[in-house]
Amino acid sequence: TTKATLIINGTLVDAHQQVNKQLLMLDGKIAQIADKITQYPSGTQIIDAKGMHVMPGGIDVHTHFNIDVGISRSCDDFYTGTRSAACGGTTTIIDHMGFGPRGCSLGHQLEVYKEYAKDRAVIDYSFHGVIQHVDDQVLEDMQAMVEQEGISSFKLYLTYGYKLDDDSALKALTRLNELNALTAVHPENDAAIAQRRAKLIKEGKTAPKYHGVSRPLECEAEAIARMINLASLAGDAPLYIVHLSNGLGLDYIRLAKNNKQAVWSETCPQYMLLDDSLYNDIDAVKYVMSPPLRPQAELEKLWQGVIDGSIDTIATDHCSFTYADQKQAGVTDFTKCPNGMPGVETRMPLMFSEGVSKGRISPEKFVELTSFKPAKLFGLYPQKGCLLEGSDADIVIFDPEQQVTISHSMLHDNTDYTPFENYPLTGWPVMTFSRGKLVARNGEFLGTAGAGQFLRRKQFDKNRLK
Ligand code: DUC
Ligand code: ZN
Ligand code: ZN
Ligand code: ZN
Repeated sequence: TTKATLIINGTLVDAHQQVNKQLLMLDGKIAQIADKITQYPSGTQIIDAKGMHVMPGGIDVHTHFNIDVGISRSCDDFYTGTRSAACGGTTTIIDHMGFGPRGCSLGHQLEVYKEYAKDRAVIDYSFHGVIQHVDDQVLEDMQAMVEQEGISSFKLYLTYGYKLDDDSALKALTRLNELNALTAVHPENDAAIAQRRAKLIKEGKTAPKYHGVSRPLECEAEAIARMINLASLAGDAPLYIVHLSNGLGLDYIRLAKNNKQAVWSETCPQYMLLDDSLYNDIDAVKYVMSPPLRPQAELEKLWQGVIDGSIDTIATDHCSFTYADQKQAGVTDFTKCPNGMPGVETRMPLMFSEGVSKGRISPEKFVELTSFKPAKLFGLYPQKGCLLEGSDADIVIFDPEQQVTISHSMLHDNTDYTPFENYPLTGWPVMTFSRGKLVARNGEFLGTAGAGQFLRRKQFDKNRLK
């Protein structure tokens, strides 16, 4: 059993309020929250959190650990990926599984991924189902995934090898709506990208900087608008837009939300903090991902969306490849560059610093974006995403004053760079608890491979976030 821990003198922050109370963790749960806690086991460790924010651990609902993207396998597995997450204040991840063999059953990848994670994850985890194709069998198998496996969200791609056409997307949306599951979508217009790529290749324009040119923001915005309308046609099927990167797509989401449609959206720190000028840099391959980084003007639009509630969650799309080796495949040809960047460890510090410390969002809003809404949307609340008696003792303690300059050498992933090298921060996660156990302290990893548990998630409740 895990040692009991009492946190005193801290400010407890959840998505709704800040209170100066004490918090007792016992047997992996939050046992008590009170002005003064007097009853606790002998040997309880007492942590003085004076000046600190005590918050629900981060929930990153978009990672790709150990994913085979065809040209490469991402270099973080469920050990290094979750270790990195824990050191950055994240206590739960929901991974987007990769594709299995063509034509395989819906449950196939879940078995593969449970095996990947089982003895390796250091924090709790779940998976989004991945819909590679749609037929009667897949539509039937969705029921067992939702009701028996606790997989209450599924991802579909509108581009890449297993893109779904409108017929398949409509069928999936309709069926998942019936089963109270959330459809997540990677929205990009495949035809436009293919045409632009072919033209660029023909013109010999294959340098990394053309990656962004090959998939401009209209590709993404078109697919967002299309999916919003298909979801409406599927009987207001709940829809979750992943990794939103631009303001036009955001406008479509805003319109749907204003119309009371069941649509939610996610963005990632890179789209709020980095722009496409990085594609002119010598190390441009570091930033090759899809969607690509956007023009500077888009960044402020995303911040506006975060502030006004049009954007619901902040995740990472952590999909890491080494710069020295794997990313080099794209140096003379962006079409050969494995897409993706690391980010699972820097999400919480970056959003705290750029959001809270810079005064753009409140500490409560920070919790809402990084933990509370992810838990609500993906069926983990109130086990996760809040500070309530009876909830899992997944907690991050932030020092709001600490000044840190990001460098890859301080991070715990298995890649060799961070896109945020030299980024100055105010605010830093000094302690992370997973189910009451201290798993990271001041950048030192203290967790255990295999300690993380697979989370069966609850079905989607459309009204929970409207
Ligand atoms: N985009 C990436 O850049 N990597 C992984 C998958 C994705 O959609
Ligand atoms: Zn499969
Ligand atoms: Zn994606
Ligand atoms: Zn992704």
